[in-house]
Amino acid sequence: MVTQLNARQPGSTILPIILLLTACGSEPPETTPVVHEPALQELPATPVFNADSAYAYVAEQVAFGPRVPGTRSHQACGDRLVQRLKDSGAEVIEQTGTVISYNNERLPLRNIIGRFHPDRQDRILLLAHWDTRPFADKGDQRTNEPIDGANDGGSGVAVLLEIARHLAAKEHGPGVDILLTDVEDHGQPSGAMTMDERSIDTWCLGSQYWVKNPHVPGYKARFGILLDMVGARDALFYQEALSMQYAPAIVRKVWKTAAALGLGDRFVQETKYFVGIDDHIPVNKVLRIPTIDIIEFDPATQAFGPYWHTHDDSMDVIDRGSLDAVGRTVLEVVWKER
Ligand code: AHN
Ligand code: ZN
Repeated sequence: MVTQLNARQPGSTILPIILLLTACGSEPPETTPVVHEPALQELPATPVFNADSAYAYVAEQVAFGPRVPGTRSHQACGDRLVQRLKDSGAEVIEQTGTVISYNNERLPLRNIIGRFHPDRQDRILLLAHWDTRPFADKGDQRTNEPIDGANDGGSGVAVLLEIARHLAAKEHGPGVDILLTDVEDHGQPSGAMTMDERSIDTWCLGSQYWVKNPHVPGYKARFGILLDMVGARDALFYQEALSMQYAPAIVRKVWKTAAALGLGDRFVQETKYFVGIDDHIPVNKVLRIPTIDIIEFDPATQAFGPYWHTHDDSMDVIDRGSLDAVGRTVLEVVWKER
């Protein structure tokens, strides 16, 4: 009995209390006291995130060519993403419309929403943009040609598709919605990595559309997690300042989970202000769902990686280790939600 108690509750105070009671001369209890723990081990184990699979999902998107809204590559890749979500058991809703870009171009919009267990009231929102930048304005060659967007566009979607593969089997806790936003990356080019206030509204057109027209009227979720540029080799994830402002508890939950998984070297518990706008902002501001952005911070540039919005954002920058760190962390957070 003693060893049993010790094994079940290391460092518990129950054993000394029993010894004390015995020492005081009271009769030992007739039945062995049963210690009722929340018994985490009885809850379903988190599935294994397969980084090879996530890597293949990045490569698959890149193989379609740049996913610039209005192009055939964009259309074909979108069809594949819908199919992938359906194959994983999601109920898919497509949201189409037209948005106007900073230079008055009319752009077709296609937000893709994969709903798992849509009957459940409690929801978790996972999102990433799937379109890619129509030019390489931060580069010094072929600056008016569209980029591969392996990391910026491909990586977040890939991690979510791999997570999606496991979601139909999640029998406990909230339902999950995967939102693949469109026309995030068609923002006004600017000279600096920071953006001026006027250009902010020219980014994230798909998420801005979605928050005004959510696929379910009055859509709510416990929290949201945005993945943006999560696949570059040796990527580091600092606590993004706007996420800290809008959803500090979710930032702490995610970074704590990463640390518990031994990924504290990737998820650095330090706040950095470097994102001007991203898809989590409209979700926080309009729907008031506390939503964070997991996005690479490169200490060398004090912003994104040097490949950002250049032709270097190709499969060459993608590394399974980074996809794995983010995928395992997010899957664990989702699975531990009761
Ligand atoms: C800036 O904060 C300058 N851009 C964040 C939005 C973005 C563009 N994410 C990927 N591409
Ligand atoms: Zn971008």
